[in-house]
Amino acid sequence: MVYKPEEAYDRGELRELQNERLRETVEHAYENVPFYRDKLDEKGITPDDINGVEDLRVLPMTTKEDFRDEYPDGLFAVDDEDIARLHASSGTTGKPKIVSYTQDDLDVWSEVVAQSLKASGANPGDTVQNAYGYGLFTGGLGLHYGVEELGATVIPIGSGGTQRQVELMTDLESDVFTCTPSYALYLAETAEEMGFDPAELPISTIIFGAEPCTDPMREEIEERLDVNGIDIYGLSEIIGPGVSCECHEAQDGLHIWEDHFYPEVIDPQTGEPVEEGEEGELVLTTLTKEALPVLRYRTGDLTTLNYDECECGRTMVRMDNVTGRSDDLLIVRGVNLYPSEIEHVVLDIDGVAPHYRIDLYKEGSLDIMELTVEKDLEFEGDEEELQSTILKRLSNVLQFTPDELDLVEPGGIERTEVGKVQRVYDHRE
Ligand code: DLL
Repeated sequence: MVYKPEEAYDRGELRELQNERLRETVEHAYENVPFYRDKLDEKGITPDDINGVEDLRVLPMTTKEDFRDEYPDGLFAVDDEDIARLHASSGTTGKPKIVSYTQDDLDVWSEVVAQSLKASGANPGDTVQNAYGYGLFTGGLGLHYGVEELGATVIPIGSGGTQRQVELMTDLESDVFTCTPSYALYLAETAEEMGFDPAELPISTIIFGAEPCTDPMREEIEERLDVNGIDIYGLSEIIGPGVSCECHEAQDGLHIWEDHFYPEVIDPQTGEPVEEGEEGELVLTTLTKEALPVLRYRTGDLTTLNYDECECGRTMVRMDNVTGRSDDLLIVRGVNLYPSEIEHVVLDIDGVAPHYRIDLYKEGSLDIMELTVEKDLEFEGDEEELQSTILKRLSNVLQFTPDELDLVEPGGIERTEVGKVQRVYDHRE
């Protein structure tokens, strides 16, 4: 069941709405953001040249560097008195990206999150325990207001305090839990340590996002906690969580809320659009944002778009779950590898727990990769055999083996209770 009619619009009707909104967005950006005016002027384009999404390709792209260069508010399109809230994205290096919202933007955000929750199978009256961090990170407050908009009950517990999460969840009979995928697993472990069977916890849905989740990891979450795992995607520069979300009916790709965000997929090397159905970098244009309209934002996230009809009745395009970013690419002794490829191979092997880390070093001019993998609690087999299985599988699938493979005891890899998990440590710089 959809949250609002636009989700099931005929594609032609949707296109008209997008065309109209894109024209308004381009005009708004041109009139109010010197950065965009200069960019369009340089290309000799005026807002009148943009009739609809078929003209999108002539528009300039916006990058993370542009956000950095325009720090803190150079990309804002409204006066200070019209800004209702600021957030910042969790950059690991340098200045964060500051993002702003008018009250109308906040209303749109609540709407798309409510829509995402509905798609996940949540309903008014459900209790949603929100374990995303509150504060400058968009996860906590973004989910929070969406739950209220849906008419469900929110428990604003925030991240961390895992024992308390388990206690409250049982006492208050939470139906839905929202957190990062790595935290979902940590929750299961903590519940076990506390003497609970994670599968017996009251939650029936976990809405996870903010970091990649490969299929083996999702299976582990769903099995151990006996829940439906729903992937939610978003980024601060565009709005926060709620750009797209899986539907519980199909659980096969994340519906992008295309009445507010227009997606394209490009080849990250050339910047040219890929053929329909091919993987590439997701580029998003906001269609209704007032405080921070963004034209053709290069997200860095790798995905594929699928325009096939979905069994849930929504007509909005689906994106594949994001398991990597174009800038995650590791080049190790000339071999190109994404950490998600390693994860996919390793976590599929029996006896391996869904926790690992990759360390990269330089010895002289040589790249060295150390892979640390955790044994499963139930693993009782021969360690050498497990090691050789991992190496063989990596070599067969990726034509690559790490220089060192360490098997550690369950719990041997540090867990992330707050924020996003880090799995790759590059000590080469
Ligand atoms: O992570 C917003 C969010 C909060 C999304 C809660 C979902 C749930 P940022 O901190 O700006 O915003 O980080 C955005 O995180 O470009 C992706 O690389 C990654 N990311 C977000 N959602 C997913 C997901 C929030 N479902 C960056 N799968 C994005 C994989 C994700 N990666």
